[in-house]
Order: sequence, then C-alpha cells, then structure tokens
Amino acid sequence: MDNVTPIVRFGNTELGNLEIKKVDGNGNPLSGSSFLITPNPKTGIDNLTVVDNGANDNSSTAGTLLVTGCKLNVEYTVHESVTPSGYKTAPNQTITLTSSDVVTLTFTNNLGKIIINKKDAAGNIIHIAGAVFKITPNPYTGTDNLSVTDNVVVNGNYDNSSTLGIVELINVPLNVQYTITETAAPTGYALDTASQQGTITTETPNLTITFNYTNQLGKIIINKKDASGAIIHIAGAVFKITPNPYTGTDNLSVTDNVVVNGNYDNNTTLGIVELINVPLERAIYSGRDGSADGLCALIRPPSKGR
Ligand SMILES: [Ca+2]
Ligand SMILES: [Ca+2]
Ligand SMILES: [Ca+2]
Repeated sequence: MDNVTPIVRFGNTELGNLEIKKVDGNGNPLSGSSFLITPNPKTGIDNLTVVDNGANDNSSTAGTLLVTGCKLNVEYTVHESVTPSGYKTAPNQTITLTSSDVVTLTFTNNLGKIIINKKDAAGNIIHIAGAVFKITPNPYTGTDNLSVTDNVVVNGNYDNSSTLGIVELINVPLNVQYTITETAAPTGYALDTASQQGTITTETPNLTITFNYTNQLGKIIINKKDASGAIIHIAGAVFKITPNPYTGTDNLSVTDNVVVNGNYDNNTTLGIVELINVPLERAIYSGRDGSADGLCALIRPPSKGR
C-alpha cells in the first residue's frame, strides 16, 4: 500500500454543465431557439448568448443547448432570447450549479387554441354531429388548409373536444391570421356561410380564440284559404304533420293558434299555422287537414337571419 495515488481535487476550478431543453406543449424538441445567460457562466460577468446548434452550444442535437465550463455556486438567470417561430416565449428560469453534474432546465413553449362553437338561432350549442370546418392556412403546416370534422380526431391535432358541437384545435401557432369556413352543417341544419377570421397573439387571453357559427333550421307555413284565395280567419283548423318534425317519427297534430312548447303554431294570425325550428332534409313532410294532402321537402330555410 505504498503506491497510493492521491486524488487531488481543485475545488475552485471544478466546473459545471448546464443543459437547456426546448420543447413544445407535447414535449417534442423545438429547434431555432437562443438563450441569454446572466452572468456569463464562463466569466461570471456580463452575459452569454447560446444559439441552438450555433454559438456556445456544445450539443449538436436540435432542441438541446449545452453550456460547458460553467462556474459553480453562481445564480444564473436563463432567458429565452429567441423563440421558435409561432410559439410563445417561455418565462425566465434561474439555476445555481453546485457540481460537475449536468443540470437540465426545460423551457416549454405553449401554443394557442382555436375553439369553434356550433350554435342554433337561440344561442345554444347544437349537439349534433356533422359539422366540418376548413381552416386556412393549415395551422400545422402553415400552408394550404385543414379540414376538421366535429369529433373526428386525427393525429391528436384536430378536434380535441369530445363534445359534439364544439371543435377545439390545440397547439396552434401564434401570429397567423386564420380564416375559418363551415363546409358542412350539423345534420338537419343550414350552413353558416360567413367565413370568420382570427389571430392568436401573446396578448390573447388564455391564448384562445373562440368562434361562434350559427345554424338555422327551417320553417313550415300552412295557409288556410277560401276558394277565392283569401285567408280564412276562423279558428278550428287542425293539421297532422308526418313525420313529427321534432322527433322524425310518428306525426304531430297542430291546431291553429294553439301553442305548445313554442314549437307548434308560432303565428298568432288565425288561418296561418307556422312551425319553426324544423330540421332540413330529415324527411318529406306531409300535411293533412281533411280536404287535401300537401307535400313538402325542406331543403333550405326560406330566409336566413343572423
Ligand atoms: Ca443543439
Ligand atoms: Ca367535438
Ligand atoms: Ca295561427
């Protein structure tokens, strides 16, 4: 035991290693960032700029920045000075290195969210499948457009809300103006043809923009007329509508000027029966008042108010 080699530790010259990982909201690496470290870990004064896969980065992995030769027992402030395009800058972090172990700081860049609500004329969410939206540009490529169908999930990027009538797109880059167009309405409803636009910025509350698209239903009007074509303003007319527009089955009996649940006769004029909120293309409706049958198919609403 005469030849023991002494281990000499130079405590003042031991240096640390700081690793910075740059990820998106799903934890995937993001390239293109730069960080400013104050003070400069190599000198203890001023500051040091580290560029991913560039200046002062000792890791060739995109999304990972490694700074070697850092002085220990100094509190460093790490600031994201260049944020990958379309992402929100992550908050500053502080770290004090106490050994040569690699210490990792993770900086997560959040993205925005687009919520599209399907509403009826009364402002209630339409919990019926079938709505499709076109988003231009495609938030995930920045080009062309993206077609999103309510409750159809592809790659986790499309509709993230499992509620029918609500479409939610997550991880949407900021500072891009998106144009959203409804290309298919919930089954039974008329399309809302007006495109809407929006941009998510760092100032947008919760990084979320919400769009409301309103879909109309149809209307059936039944006029009671005499032989000369004039409305008969006398009570007593009863009509049977087959199928019941509100259930799609059986039939519905409607009496002129008798209102039930707001769905039956909505016209207070005697001689005119008006059924509102009638689904489109659900069926051919037939009506009968004892004298003659009438047939109608509602393909689109007679008028479209907003
Ligand atoms: Ca790197
Ligand atoms: Ca949904
Ligand atoms: Ca009436």
